[in-house]
Amino acid sequence: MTDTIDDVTFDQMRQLVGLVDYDETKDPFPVKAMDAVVFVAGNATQTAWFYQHAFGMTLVAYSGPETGMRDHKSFVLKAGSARFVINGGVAPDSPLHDHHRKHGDGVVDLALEVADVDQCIAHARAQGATVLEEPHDVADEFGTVRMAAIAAYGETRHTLIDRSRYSGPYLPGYVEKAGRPRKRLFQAVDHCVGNVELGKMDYWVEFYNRVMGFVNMAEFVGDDIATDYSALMSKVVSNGNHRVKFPLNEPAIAKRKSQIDEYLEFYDGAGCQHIALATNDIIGTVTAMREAGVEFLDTPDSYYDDPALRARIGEVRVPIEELKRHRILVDRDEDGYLLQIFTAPIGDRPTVFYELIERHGSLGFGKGNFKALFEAIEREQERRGNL
Ligand code: TYF
Ligand code: FE
Repeated sequence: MTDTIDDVTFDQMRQLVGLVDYDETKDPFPVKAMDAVVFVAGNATQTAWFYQHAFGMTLVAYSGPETGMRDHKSFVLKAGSARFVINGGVAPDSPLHDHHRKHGDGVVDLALEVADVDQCIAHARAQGATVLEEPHDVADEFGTVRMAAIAAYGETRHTLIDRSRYSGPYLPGYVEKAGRPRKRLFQAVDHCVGNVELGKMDYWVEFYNRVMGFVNMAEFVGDDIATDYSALMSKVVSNGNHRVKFPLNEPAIAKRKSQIDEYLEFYDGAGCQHIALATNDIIGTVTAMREAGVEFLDTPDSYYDDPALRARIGEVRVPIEELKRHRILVDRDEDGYLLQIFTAPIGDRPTVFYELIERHGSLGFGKGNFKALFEAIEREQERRGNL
């Protein structure tokens, strides 16, 4: 296949996010891709600036008071196939302010591109999903978009969008807004993680299985690891070809306060915890982001100097010394290896953060790094006085 996903080819996408083959004809809820990650920010104007300057995203579309939408401003940013939408309230009585008062900056919508909105909604409804928006058309001079929305964990939703008959910059109501093109620092959204309340992980795994036809991926963090150090349990669901992957975490009862409890407390409920961005040059990406002021979690020298790690990892595309300089983590499994690194929380509350991931065959999430990673997260929790 040679179709392109924006300026990312299908073969590049296969490598970037770890695609697998599957039989789409048997899928009751076929999902093509992430359409957008939609945020509410306390100040969308400045947050859009952050994603341009620090994350190398290009501003492509805008909607707000100047375009006839009086309630809020909405900025659309792209990097390769990844699309972020940043919304912030303008009118004093905008409901976005209420959302922000409760949750702070966060993700309100993990929007999915689908071929048949009506088929997906019919299936979701039959499986007991809450339909927040019935299927409807929205049109302008660029064509027609068909969309609907279902409820997910907390106040998060999944908007379903068929944009096959649309050529505009984002959605009807938005105008093209060409920001200065940036040096692209990542090409795709690899996965979006949800934190849910204690005892709710299996409920949400089952929701994605039943309502959206998602399959369970092999990687999980169970009681064994949880009680030792990580204080969380985690399972991963994905659509058939793994283009869309949603790990789900719940807190585990451990000696110390779970990082998931800290999130649930400060987000005031379940929500999106981290978004992993796929890059084909993690060293270039992390260097540019650090230069712009983005803070990453530190990894101790002992991680890199551990002979067991070096033996397990073998040859990767750069010397371990270079990974050590950049504090990049590395993990290998039966399919290949991956490089990854995590930012500190990006907002005022200790809630949402980012991961950068460079896959070389591995379809996993860096299970071998969980101990080092969770210890680094706990050091940050301690610095915040939340442990
Ligand atoms: O997405 C994942 O599963 C990895 C590991 O609180 C991870 O990025 C899991 C839980 C967590 C932070 C990272
Ligand atoms: Fe992750």
